[in-house]
Amino acid sequence: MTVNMRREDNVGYVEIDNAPVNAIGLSVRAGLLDAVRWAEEQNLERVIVSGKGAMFAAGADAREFDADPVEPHLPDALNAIEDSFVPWIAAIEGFALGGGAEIALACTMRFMAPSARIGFPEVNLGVIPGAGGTQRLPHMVGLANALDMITSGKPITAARAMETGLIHGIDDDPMDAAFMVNGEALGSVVSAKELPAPPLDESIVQAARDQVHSKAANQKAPLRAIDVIESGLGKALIDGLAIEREAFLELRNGEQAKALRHIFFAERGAKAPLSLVAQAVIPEHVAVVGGGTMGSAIAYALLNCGFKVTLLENDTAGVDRAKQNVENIIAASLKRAFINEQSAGEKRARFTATTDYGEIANATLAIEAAFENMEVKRFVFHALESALPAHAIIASNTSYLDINQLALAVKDPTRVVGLHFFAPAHIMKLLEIVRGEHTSATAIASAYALAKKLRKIPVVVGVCDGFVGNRILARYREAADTLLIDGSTPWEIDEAMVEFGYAMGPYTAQDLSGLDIAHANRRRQDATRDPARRYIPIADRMVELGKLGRKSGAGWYRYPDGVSRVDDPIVADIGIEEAHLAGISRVDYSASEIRERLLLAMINEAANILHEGIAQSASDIDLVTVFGYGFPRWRGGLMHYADTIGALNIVDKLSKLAEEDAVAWKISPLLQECVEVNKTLASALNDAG
Ligand code: 3H9
Repeated sequence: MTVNMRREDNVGYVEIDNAPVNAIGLSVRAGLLDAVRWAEEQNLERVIVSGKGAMFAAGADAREFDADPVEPHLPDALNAIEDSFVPWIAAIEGFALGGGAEIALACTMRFMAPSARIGFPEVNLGVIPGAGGTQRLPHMVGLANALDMITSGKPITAARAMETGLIHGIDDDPMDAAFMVNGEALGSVVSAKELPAPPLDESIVQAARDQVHSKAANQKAPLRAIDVIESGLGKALIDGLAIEREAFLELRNGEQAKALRHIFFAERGAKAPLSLVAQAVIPEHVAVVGGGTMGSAIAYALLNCGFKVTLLENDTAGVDRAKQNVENIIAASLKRAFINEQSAGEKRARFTATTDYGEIANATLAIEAAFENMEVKRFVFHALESALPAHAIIASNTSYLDINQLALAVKDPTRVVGLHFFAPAHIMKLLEIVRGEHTSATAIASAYALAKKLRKIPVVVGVCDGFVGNRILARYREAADTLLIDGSTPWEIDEAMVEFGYAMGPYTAQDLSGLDIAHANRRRQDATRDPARRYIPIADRMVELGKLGRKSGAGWYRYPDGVSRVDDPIVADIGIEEAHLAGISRVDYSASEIRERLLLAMINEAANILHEGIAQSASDIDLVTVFGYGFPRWRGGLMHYADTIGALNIVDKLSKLAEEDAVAWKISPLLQECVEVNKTLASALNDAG
């Protein structure tokens, strides 16, 4: 039973009981309809509906969305609740989301616990509320509030819900509050259906559309929600509900909703395999080596989740700089009200910066975030080995370097693991856990446990230059630089990728991170680069000219006031000049040709990564590209997107590109295999199993 019913005197108690989040699947919908009939048959005075455990209900069971809807549908169950002569009261603890919130809207009254949240996150799954949310909510909270809640998808607090008129009270015990409502008062409450619709205010609707265009460009659901809310305003509830249902079902079957569901479940699936959970060692005290931008942000991320942190630097100047860097993040977090003074004080009390490795004798995890150089890192590992307890885990935050080689710096390489954070480390959700040749199961399990505590998305990757994310990025940049010399400008390339859905194109992004970092990487790779591979010298020219990106006032663009971005004709000229020197006749690529080349380059590289067992699954690559590299979430990640194009199509296009350059466009064996046996990348198992 996923809906429990019990009667005490004249009051019926209906409890949604579908662990872990009380998702509303078929059996819950059927149970709710049964409960309506039961309450009427019993001639109850009221029904109090709640959720078992910590949550009211997380919404419709999104796992059912891949199949056709099965009766009874949620709108039918909720209409029955609203139309019943027995008044229903929602008692909300924890989250009431999506269909869960819609149950509450169909009730006559709603009470919330102070810490509870109510909201309509459907747009995050590419759909709109489909069981009355778009129609009942505006009647209760007004047009502007309803548009905001539904298009943003953000849940609101009980206090805010009270302010908007959505609920009738806040109580530590919302069931008791529901019980205490006087019978007469209950009888006089007007339900959503009877409340008049708010008047249509064109300016409010337009403001909502503008907001969606700027914050969720390309996404269908929020705009559709606005249309549906708007068209419901002048109609009877039943007609508005029909419009809503049609739009909901159409979106639910669409590509964007499929992509968003995929990434939603991939994110939740990114956790330690059960076999590893017991082996995890969760540290209390963590050492961080290096107090630069990355090290200090890692230190802050740890402090934010309750760890004691000792940050190690080479000299007192380094210690001072590290302290200042951490303090700056604390100050910024205070300013944005992410934390309060008390929590800032607690963080400061758990933080030390020092040159003395003696202070980490009790730490059971160290994260090295020193300069990206093998010798420097090996030296640090050696120092850590002497200072830490023998069972402590030693992690490196390297973005590219060979963890296997690094591990040889210590006597016991099984304790070495890569923890590749993404900048800014206290904000970005992705954590690549690099499994070296010798890395122990305990080290991997502990890395997973750390990710969980830090509320990060862990993806286990194997050792290669750049692991998963930076390796795909390197190929993306190489393909973009090739376009640059063969015919395009940075701004044409950037614009093409923004149109695809990236928040920024590769050149704007590189201006932010700095051209010197990629330059240092290219120098590191000089010795091992395939001499048959085309080398594009434009980025090197940029560095020679001191165009290092935004920090130097100019990079691929110019930043005359340090912030605003201006196209730089000198950069376009460098491309033309280099093409001339290399005897290339430039081609005028269209935006779609640019996009196709860049996406195919990344897909082919990602397929190789999967084929080599560097990534464990296509959906892991999706997580890396979405949460670390700005691939549009509503496209489901790089591999999910590739599967929408289809391996056959991809191989066909790559074959044509390979006629231009057989080395750069060498087709991945995995893609060939997908074509041969007619399978998707999502179902492809890598050789490493
Ligand atoms: C909707 O309601 C449409 C209606 O308007 C119309 C219908 C006609 N479905 O996140 P967690 C699973 S659309 C199925 O780690 P937390 C999740 O996969 C829906 N499963 O927990 C995981 O499973 P596993 C609108 C779901 O405590 C487990 O529950 N609602 C759903 O960190 C724990 O999840 C939403 O979009 C679901 N709806 O966070 C809410 N939700 O253990 C989506 C969760 O096997 N959910 N699961 O990996 C959330 O935002 C968070 O899960 C929540 C809890 C905040 C509730």
